[in-house]
Amino acid sequence: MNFQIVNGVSIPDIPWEDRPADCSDVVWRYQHNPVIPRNLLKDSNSIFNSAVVPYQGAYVGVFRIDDRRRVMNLFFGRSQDGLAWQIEPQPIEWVCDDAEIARFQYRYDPRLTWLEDRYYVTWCNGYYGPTIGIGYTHDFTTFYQMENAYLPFNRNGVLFPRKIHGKYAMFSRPSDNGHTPFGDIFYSESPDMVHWGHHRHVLGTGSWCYTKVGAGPIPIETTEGWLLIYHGALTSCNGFVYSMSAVLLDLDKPWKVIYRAAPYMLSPQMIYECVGDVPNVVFPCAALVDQDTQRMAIYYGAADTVTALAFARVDEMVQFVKDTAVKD
Ligand code: BMA
Repeated sequence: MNFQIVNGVSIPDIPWEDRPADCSDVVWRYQHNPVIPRNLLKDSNSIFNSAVVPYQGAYVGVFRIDDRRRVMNLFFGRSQDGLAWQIEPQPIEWVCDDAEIARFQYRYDPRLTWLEDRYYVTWCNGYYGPTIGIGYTHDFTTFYQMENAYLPFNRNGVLFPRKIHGKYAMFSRPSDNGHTPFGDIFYSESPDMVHWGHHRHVLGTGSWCYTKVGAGPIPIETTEGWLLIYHGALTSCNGFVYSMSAVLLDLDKPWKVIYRAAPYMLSPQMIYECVGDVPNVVFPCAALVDQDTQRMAIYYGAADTVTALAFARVDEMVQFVKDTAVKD
């Protein structure tokens, strides 16, 4: 197929391992997982659902760290190779000109998006319940916090890496105040990154994720559509089980699903995914993509405890979504 990544970047030294000879899965794990242990910082209880981007020939990330008081906050880190990380011991301090918005309750599950001239951070922000916090940085030294995108309750705010029809665009997942037992992915637009509207339904639940779904990493633009990796949960007699899969969305109207893979691509099966503070969770928040080789490195939280890495090829993932697509 004459398939291409659109608006991609070259990441020649992207973290990578070839698919093991005995594996035929579309996504395969880094053999030295977890890539970040729970206790990398002196006071960390867990380091998981986190975001990573290439930056100045190396990598930077915004990390979800729950500390030993169980305070949930966002931390900044750097890595030369995307594997060994140095995370700053203090959480990110946000510059914000509105004390009401700046008030800290909790912050978790960040995503990082290069958009126009800056890196945006979106996260689940506590403001009388979870909503979508938005901030940005030009240099990963000074971080600015903006208005929350929505009223509570909402989670999994994921920005598009470019405007759609001249508007900023974001996925989100309306929720409740607890461990939400429902949830579909929605699409919204904004002229200014402050006021959000034009809400459209994107994706509902499915067979392996019959309880809820939420957008994962920043969507990847391809000639076949937007490739969106998402997480989904089913409810077992022992609690939620979080897996991940992918859909292809219309380039022009990204709320329209073109193909949806019927099976999951990665489910909790390794010990670090099945055992931890919350068992049976794989939760992707970032994917590095090298446009030249189609290599993809997916960072995901495992069991709400550690950060793990998995690999895939963009062209193979798109083919997988088409080949296994749910038939109406
Ligand atoms: C979701 C979020 C995630 C977490 C997941 C599994 O509701 O809170 O941060 O990884 O539950 O516990």
